[in-house]
Amino acid sequence: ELRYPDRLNCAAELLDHTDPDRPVFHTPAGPSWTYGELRAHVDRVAHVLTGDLGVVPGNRVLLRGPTTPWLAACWLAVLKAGAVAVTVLDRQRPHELATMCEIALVRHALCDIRSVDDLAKADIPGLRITTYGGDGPDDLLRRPVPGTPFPAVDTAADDVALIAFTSGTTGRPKGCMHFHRDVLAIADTFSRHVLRPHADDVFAGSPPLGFTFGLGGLVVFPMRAGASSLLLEQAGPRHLLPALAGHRVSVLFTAPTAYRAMLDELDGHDISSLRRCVSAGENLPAATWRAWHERTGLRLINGIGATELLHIFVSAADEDIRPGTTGVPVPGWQARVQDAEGRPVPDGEPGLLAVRGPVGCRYLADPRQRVYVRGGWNVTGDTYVREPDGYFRYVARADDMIISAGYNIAGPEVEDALLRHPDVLETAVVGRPDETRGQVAVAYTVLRPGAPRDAEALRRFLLAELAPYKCPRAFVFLDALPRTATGKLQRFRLRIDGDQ
Ligand code: 3SK
Repeated sequence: ELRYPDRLNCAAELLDHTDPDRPVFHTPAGPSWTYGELRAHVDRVAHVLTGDLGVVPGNRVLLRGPTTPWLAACWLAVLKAGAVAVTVLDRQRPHELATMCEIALVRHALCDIRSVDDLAKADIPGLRITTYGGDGPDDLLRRPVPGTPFPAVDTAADDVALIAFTSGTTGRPKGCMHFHRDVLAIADTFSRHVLRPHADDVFAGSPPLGFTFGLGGLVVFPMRAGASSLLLEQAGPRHLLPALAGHRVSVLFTAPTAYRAMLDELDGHDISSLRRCVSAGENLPAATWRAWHERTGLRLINGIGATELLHIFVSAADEDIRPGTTGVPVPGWQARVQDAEGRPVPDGEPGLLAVRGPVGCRYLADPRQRVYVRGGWNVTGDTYVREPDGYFRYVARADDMIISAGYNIAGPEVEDALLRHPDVLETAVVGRPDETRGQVAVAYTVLRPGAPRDAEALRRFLLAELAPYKCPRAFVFLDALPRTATGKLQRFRLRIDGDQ
């Protein structure tokens, strides 16, 4: 069991235990920051927050900007000052920002000058916006501050440190409150036991810091290990590959589709420094796992995480990895599969994934808390099977099962088969209402550039791979699949307007 002192400031914990001369953040262009420099920058921001801006412990401070060392420094400064960081995505638009500020009662924002327009447009009552990275005298980084270190505010381990928003793939955003101890717990469970990082590791990846997948993987995990992180403002598959070689990245975080896209671009890129590749954010098809392994010799670390639980809670490391499964509960976590009434279902049968561990879901003033947390278990909304050997296998999102003429079809199983076709880049298989069958499966597919849009060829290919009832009744070719700002597939949009 994890134990933390009653008084705990997680920012101070992350900042104060590493040699000040060790590197902490790299960027593709600028010089790297050391831990000593980061501490000085964090203290400067904390002085401005608590001085000029009048922020007091417990105030909620919105953070918005591209993935840069300054964004990470602001996040650490807010926590060090005992305030609550409300991390949002750079891609979120004015009305989304306004909703989140209303839910979280945000009064202050620290915003990269390049991201300020949408925040200003949101016209949020009472919000005081302070920008950084500009050249005006009011810029956060240009204000005069005392030259003395900023003493960390004496927070309790279970004071709220951050509010992370999730909208899932649809619906009004939910703010998830996480404590100072939770921030350390994700590093002391998933990172410590699965990644097993050392101080020479260089982390990098695509998820932004406004998504807890990125915050953990690019800031909390490296800092907890005294390691460093390459922060990329542009982190699409095409940007990741050259960056990996340039900075000898050893731990990579990205989503299954990015691994798939990188496979097409690998030639000529040196990825010999990589030793851990984490895939999360979406189900990892076995076909993608195998293709990556064949080309690189690396075993992708699959994981399921949630903003509600801050990071990854089921996964596996090294030789324990079994392609086609997510893994086993990360040490410190428990997981089971249960029915709609909360009764455990036998191994081998599908049901709802339920987990509990050091971090729990705490929605901010939202009745959906009662749906997510039932009988002490966090019910994630994913359908899973626990195999007799204890491995958890993803079936579908609970609301994504397709029921066609009495058959249950799991979209991801069909997608995995389609992804084995060499022309298929991405695909989503969803149910469409049908008068006679209730629903029929439709495959929305993005092909590799130049591949022929040949539905019949895909159908023949699938019939050789799957039982005929699982074969989609229709194939629709798209240029891209609809995704949320964090890159999750929006199946509901395909169900509503996929053919338009
Ligand atoms: O998949 C997710 O939603 C997620 C959320 C937080 C941390 C990690 C992950 C993979």
